[in-house]
Amino acid sequence: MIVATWCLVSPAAAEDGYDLWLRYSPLEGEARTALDRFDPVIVRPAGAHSDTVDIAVAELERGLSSLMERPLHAGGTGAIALECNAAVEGARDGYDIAGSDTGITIRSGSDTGCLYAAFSLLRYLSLGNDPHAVDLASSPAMPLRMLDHWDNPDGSVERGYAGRSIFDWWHLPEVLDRRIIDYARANASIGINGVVVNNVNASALFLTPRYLPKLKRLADAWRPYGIRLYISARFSAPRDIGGLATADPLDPAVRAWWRARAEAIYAAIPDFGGFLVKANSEGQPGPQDYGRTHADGANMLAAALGERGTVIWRAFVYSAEDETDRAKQAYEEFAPLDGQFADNVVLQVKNGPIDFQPREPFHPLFGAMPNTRLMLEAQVTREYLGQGSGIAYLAPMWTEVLGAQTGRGGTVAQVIAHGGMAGVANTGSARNWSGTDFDQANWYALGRLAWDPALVSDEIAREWAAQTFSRDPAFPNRVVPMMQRSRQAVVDYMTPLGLAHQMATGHHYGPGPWVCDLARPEWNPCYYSRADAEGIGFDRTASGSDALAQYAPAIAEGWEDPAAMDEDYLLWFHHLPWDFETRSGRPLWDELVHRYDRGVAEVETMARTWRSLRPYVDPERYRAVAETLNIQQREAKWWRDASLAYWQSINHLPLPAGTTPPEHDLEYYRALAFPEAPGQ
Ligand code: GCW
Repeated sequence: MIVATWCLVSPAAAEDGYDLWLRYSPLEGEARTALDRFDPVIVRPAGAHSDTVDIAVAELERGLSSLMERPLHAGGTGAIALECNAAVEGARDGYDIAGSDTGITIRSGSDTGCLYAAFSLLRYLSLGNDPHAVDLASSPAMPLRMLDHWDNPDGSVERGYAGRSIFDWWHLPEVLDRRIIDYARANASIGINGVVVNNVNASALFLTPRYLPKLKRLADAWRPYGIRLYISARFSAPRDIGGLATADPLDPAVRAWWRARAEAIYAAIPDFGGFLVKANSEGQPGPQDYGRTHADGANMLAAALGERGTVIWRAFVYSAEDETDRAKQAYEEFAPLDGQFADNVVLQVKNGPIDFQPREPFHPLFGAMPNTRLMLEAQVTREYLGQGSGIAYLAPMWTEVLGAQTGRGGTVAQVIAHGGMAGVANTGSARNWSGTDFDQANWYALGRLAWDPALVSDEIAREWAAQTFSRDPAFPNRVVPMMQRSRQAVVDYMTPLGLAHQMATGHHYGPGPWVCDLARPEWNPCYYSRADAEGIGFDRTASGSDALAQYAPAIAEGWEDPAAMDEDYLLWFHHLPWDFETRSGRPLWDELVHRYDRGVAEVETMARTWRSLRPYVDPERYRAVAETLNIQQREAKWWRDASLAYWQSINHLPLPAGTTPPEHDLEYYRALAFPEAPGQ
């Protein structure tokens, strides 16, 4: 590896973030000299060329010429040779890349694998590494590596904070925005191979004949990038648009209707990925409307697709009538169905048992369904972690979940090895795709982790930051620790010590711990905090809801004793008196205050760190990030102040000595309203 010595770089040219991590800014110093001397030239594989191989070659040419600030020339001496039907270890789309004195050989079992390898080589070179020394072998750890869009036909995006949808359904199929191709490029560069184009709160429009040409245009555009198109299927579609009186999955006419739809789709899109389904959850229709099980519903759709595709059935269910602790409901519903799902059904389980909170313990279904293919669903868009502003780098959260030991069948990453990983996308019409520049890192990390869940979050941050902003070591050296701590900062200032779901109602923007009057108990933040004059926290031990019993005994044991456990989950599992002594020696109330303050302080540190990085960043993105950090500083303080004011109204305890009191009284915070908050 070449370690280049950069002096202070002058700020780069104007940038708007559109190029994401694929900027390929010119190499400097030794790395530049090394690549120049290598003098790359691409050697295409023998025989016929697929579009995919053409794209791999074009990407290599584009990236290399950008890194060297000159076009490749035919007489180049450093041959980069592609071999795309080679026998490589691991999955077909895996690859190896080997450098030697004379050139580089890229080998994969598929054209798509060659494309992945091309991006991997460019990443390697972009980071300033020696072309001759390249020695990379990699294979995807799971078959389904996906992004789920919660985009609606009218262009709005549920929980989207980056503008309108990237899909212009109205003007498709004739108009294909350039963004659709650039989106595919970006996805292919991180190994994403499936995209669900519409919201799980699904419109049946996507199953109508009118939408089929639109879907086909996208699928055709993405195919060369190795991306299969999926849609969210509305379970009641046979009734909504099919003219049937029922959507009962065991009704022959219903089954025939879905089969016919599948045939029509496959006639137009031969590699159609399949259906994602949210059923009997938050008001969505499903098989239970007809007294059938989730397995009946999923298997019916699986039969319609046959071996051609996959049904991704979501486990995110909780019911209005059920008094059971919401954290227990998905497990109670699905664990008994283990072994009953067809082979082409994958159950998609959120990382935690409630709902994409800043921190949750891993979902107890992981490991509990050994005879069912499971897939992890993470939220890239930050519904509950600051939405469209500030910095919250989520890879540390995802590696925390992926690495969690389930106590039955290994880690979560091992459990999903035959399924996959999906992220709820954070892309939109914003010029920089994701609203803030740092949200691009979450998209990037989702793909990298789905490809290889053993990657560590700071390495992902480092390679992202170097490609996206500056490879001057001083930049990643400072920005990576900041990114690494950013998610914990959010946890601390929003919901410290295992608290959850304290967000305001509906839009989930800002604090609302006082909300306690909504119709369904589990819609209320007070349901989750259980705060009263004596204490705070949700008792999920045997004396309470016993959600703990859904975990393997060895795992549950670790969370049983509040005095010995990881305090990050303390109030998730325990209701404790305000004076409970925490590990720091501080009483619980003081510890809580301490954590809120720590979160606010961390955000201030982040803003300071960013200011120190000004010399390494172009002025446009420098300013954009600085401004979004201003928002985060305001919001962190607001969360802390509003929360403390509320807890004090409940526990009547004074703030620990030296603590800054909330800026306003509780009534002030309660009166704040944001009816126009985005993403609803
Ligand atoms: O987190 C909740 C969101 C809903 C979402 C739901 C789900 C698409 O608030 O907007 O609906 O999860 O995952 O189905």
